[in-house]
Order: sequence, then structure tokens, then C-alpha cells
Amino acid sequence: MLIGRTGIGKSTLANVLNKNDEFEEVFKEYTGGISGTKDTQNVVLKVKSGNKYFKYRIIDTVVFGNNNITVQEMLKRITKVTPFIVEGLHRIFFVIRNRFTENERKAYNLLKESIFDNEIVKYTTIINPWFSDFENETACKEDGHKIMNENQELADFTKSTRIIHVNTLSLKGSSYIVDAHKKARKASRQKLLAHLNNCQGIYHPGNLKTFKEQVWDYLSEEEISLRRELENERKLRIKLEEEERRLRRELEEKEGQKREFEDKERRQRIVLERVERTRKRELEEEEKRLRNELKKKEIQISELEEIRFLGILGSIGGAWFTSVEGVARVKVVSGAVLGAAVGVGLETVITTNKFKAMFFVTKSKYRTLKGILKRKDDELKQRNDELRRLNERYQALIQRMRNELQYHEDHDEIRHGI
Ligand SMILES: Nc1nc2c(ncn2[C@@H]2O[C@H](COP(=O)(O)OP(=O)(O)OP(=O)(O)O)[C@@H](O)[C@H]2O)c(=O)[nH]1
Ligand SMILES: [Mg+2]
Repeated sequence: MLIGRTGIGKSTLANVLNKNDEFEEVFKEYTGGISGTKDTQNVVLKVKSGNKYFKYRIIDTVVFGNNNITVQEMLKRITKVTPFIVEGLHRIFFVIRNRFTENERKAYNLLKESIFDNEIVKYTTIINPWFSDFENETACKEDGHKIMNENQELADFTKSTRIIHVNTLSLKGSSYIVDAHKKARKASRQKLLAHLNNCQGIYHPGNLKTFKEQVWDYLSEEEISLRRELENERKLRIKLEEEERRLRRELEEKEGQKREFEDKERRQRIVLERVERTRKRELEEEEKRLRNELKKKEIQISELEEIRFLGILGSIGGAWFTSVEGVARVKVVSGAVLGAAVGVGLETVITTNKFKAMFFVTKSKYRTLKGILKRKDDELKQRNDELRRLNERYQALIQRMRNELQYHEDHDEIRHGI
């Protein structure tokens, strides 16, 4: 949280902390007598320190002006800040310009008594962003002593706090001036981050609870609704965090289950495919064997067909021969030939039909085998389709969860405040 009087350099300091090396003006900086910060501003900044990124909610507020202010006025201004500090503050930067004025001392004491408590000094750093020799440690120390020794009360206060000197000059003007000022801002940022890294603990202002009751009378309708809104936002954030944790757990569980399922499925598929391959090979061999058998049988049938044809020819010849009268000898011979031919013919017909029957049996066996092979192929295809559909369902589920998590992360990334 940044406090200090108008135009002292709070917003500029906040921009210096921002990760962007261009020092983008996230917080409006004071120009020519016009206060840049009209209202309390709080922004979450990503701050790079070494190789790590930190997120800070920076609360920039105009708690008091250059002149004396009434307690009521001050309370009214602080009211706007309270919703942001209920979860605690990492650090309070009290910004001054080269000396700690009487007015600043009064304002600080007012803050301490109204909203904070005596512990505030342990969590306060005095920042002087107007010190051009800020990289010279001896000069900084001397200036620190000078500020501390200005009055006794201040000396007690500054014993428990640190004074950090930086220089956060304006980035307006010619490019060579801007370049030089950017360098000063960079070095200042390093110094501030090193200090922040050393600051431990979170400060929970002790008077915050009673402060709310004290100040209630001074609130306008608009402020009351703002407070309610922020309170609701806080509750929503807690709910979202819980939801996020739940989703994360669920996601991890689901991903674990998916992995397990995939492993099991892969193992099963390997076994199944191996069995199927062996079975298929056996069936194919059987098919080959039957095919050969069929071919042999076909050849045998055609041979028999030829013999039968000869037998029939012989019978016809015998019949014709016997029909020629007066040739008795020839009759005897032809009778014998006819008998033989009829015998061979009959035998051939019987054998051919037997072979044909065998041929059809083999053929139907072959067809059945083919059917089995096709069914196996279909089953395998069906299983693969099921597996693919299941996988798609899992992917969609996991993607939906990831989206929800992303939504939570985008809507709440605040960890600490300054
Ligand atoms: N901190 C600092 N500011 C300087 C210096 N020289 C010029 N400035 C200018 O002083 C002004 C400080 O303004 P802000 O950072 O907006 O001050 P503020 O405390 O946020 O003011 P309010 O928003 O009115 O409360 C800026 O325009 C700075 O560029 C310097 O050496 N140090
Ligand atoms: Mg400002």
C-alpha cells in the first residue's frame, strides 16, 4: 500500500515496480499541479525479481493532501482502502520528499490510531523517491540519519522502519533525458525489490474491525454500495478459490483415472491383438489347406467326368453294335463290352456324385471360415471405435476443467498487497 501526500510520487513509484521496462503508466502520474490519482486505485502487477515473477496488488491512494486535514476527511478517504486490506498487507510504503514533515507525521499518527495500530511501524518503509544519489550507500545512510534526527518522535518511529532512497524521475521530455531516467528507474526498481524480498510476514491492521463502525456514519450511499460490492467480491473470490481447488483435485483425479484406463486398455489391446493375430493366421492356414483340397477335388471330379463320358460313349457304341442282326460272334463281344461299359458308367456316376458331395462340404466349411474371419475383423474395428470415443470424451472433460481453472486464474491472481 502506498501512502503519502498528493504529488509526492506514489503513482510513479507504483509504475516503477511494474515489470514492464517501458514503465507503462498503469497508475496515472501527477502532471503540472493536477493530482493524477483521483480515487483509490488498486492494480495487480506482475513484478520480476531475479528469475522469478511475483504478483502484487498495489494500492495507490490519496489519503491526505498538502494541508492539514480533518479526522473525518481522512477517515472517509481510508474507507475506500479498507476492503483491500482485510486480508493483510505485505508492506506499507510511506512516500516522502527528502524530509518527514509535521503534516506527514500527524497524518501517519492518525492512520495508526484509526485503522492500523502500533505494529504498523514494523511493516512500514519510508521511501524517498527524490534522491538523485540513491546508488551511493553512504549518501543514502547520511540522508537517512538526517531525516531521522529531525525530531525525537520521528527518531523513535524511524528506529523500527527502514528508509529507502530511490529516484523515480519523470519520463516526459527529450529521448536522451527519458533514457537516463529509465536507467534510474530500473536501478530504483532493483533496490525496491531487494528490499521487498527481505520483508517478512503479513500485517493485519488491529483497528480495522472497530474502524468500520467508527467510520460508518461518514459514508455516502455510493461508498456504502462500493464497500458492499467489494465485500461481495471478496466472498466471491474465496468461493472461487475453493472451487478452483476442488476443480484442480477433480482434474488430477480424472487425469489419473484416464491414465490408468489408457494403460489397462493398451495392455488389453496388445493381448487381444496378439490372440487375434494368431487366430487369424491359423484360420488363414486352414483356408489355404481347404482351398488346395478343393482344387484337388475339382481336378478329380473333372477326370471322373471324362471317364463317365467315355463309359457313356462305350454304352452307346455297345447298344448300336447289338442292334446289328446276324453277327453272333460280334454280339457276344459287344455284349461283354456293353456290360463293361455300363459297369464303368454306373461306377463313375456314383463316384462323381460322392466327390461332388465332398466338394460341397469342403466349400461350405471354407465359407464358414471366411465368415469367422470377417466377424473377427468387425469386432476389432468396433472395439477401436469405442476406445476412440471414450478417449474423446475424456479429452473434452479435461479441456472443460482446464478452461474452468483458467477462468479462475484470470479472475483472481491476487496474493499480497503492498
Ligand atoms: N518521485 C519523483 N518524482 C519526480 C521527480 N522529479 C519529478 N517528478 C515528478 O513528480 C510527479 C509525481 O507524481 P505522482 O507519482 O503522480 O504523485 P502521486 O503521489 O501519485 O500524486 P497524487 O496521485 O496526486 O496523490 C511525477 O510527475 C514525477 O514525474 C523525482 O526526482 N522523483
Ligand atoms: Mg497518484
